[in-house]
Amino acid sequence: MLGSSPVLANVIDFSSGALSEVGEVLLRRVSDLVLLFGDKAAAEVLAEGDNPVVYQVFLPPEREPGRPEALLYATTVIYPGKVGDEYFMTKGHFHVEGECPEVYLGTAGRGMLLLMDRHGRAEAVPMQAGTVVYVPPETAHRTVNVGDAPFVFFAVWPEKAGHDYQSIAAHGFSHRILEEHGRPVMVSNPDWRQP
Ligand code: S6P
Ligand code: ZN
Repeated sequence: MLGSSPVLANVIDFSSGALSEVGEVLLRRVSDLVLLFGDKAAAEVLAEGDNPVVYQVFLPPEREPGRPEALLYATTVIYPGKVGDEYFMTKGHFHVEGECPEVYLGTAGRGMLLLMDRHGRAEAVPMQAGTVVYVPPETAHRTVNVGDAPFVFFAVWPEKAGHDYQSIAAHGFSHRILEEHGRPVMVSNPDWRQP
């Protein structure tokens, strides 16, 4: 056995995101995300009703806990759905160590990766199975399911990156991805203020 953890290889189910060797599964429901959606009243109604699962993150057993040079990886599955006209999405975050980039690989479904720099400049990158996207340093990243099936992707990032959810909770993203006339469009968020 090389290293402290037995898990060197893993098998990803590309269509569900499930890992054969799983350490932790994170579950995010609408009630966890109410304040992030533009239509908070619609989010409250959903949260108080079925409170559907918006996304799950599958993490392997950690190989090198606490080692800053380590690489971490995970799969995420975002289920299809909307709050008002805003697609189901992840919380989104900057990395605490802002110079740390990340790589995403789509494995199933149709999504968009919403990227935003510190000045609020944003870009929405379409993703599907096989799409690889490099998330640059100092760039907040949020994924959105714009299809009618689960959107699944794989991500790799440095352990030392850390997740800054606070600045997104406080200021949001400068843009949102909404459905208009049956298609995803990126629109500016009038409530966004530069921190
Ligand atoms: C971690 C990477 C992903 C996300 C996951 C959930 O750096 O970007 O694994 O953690 O997609 O998104 P969030 O914004 O809730 O962490
Ligand atoms: Zn990240």
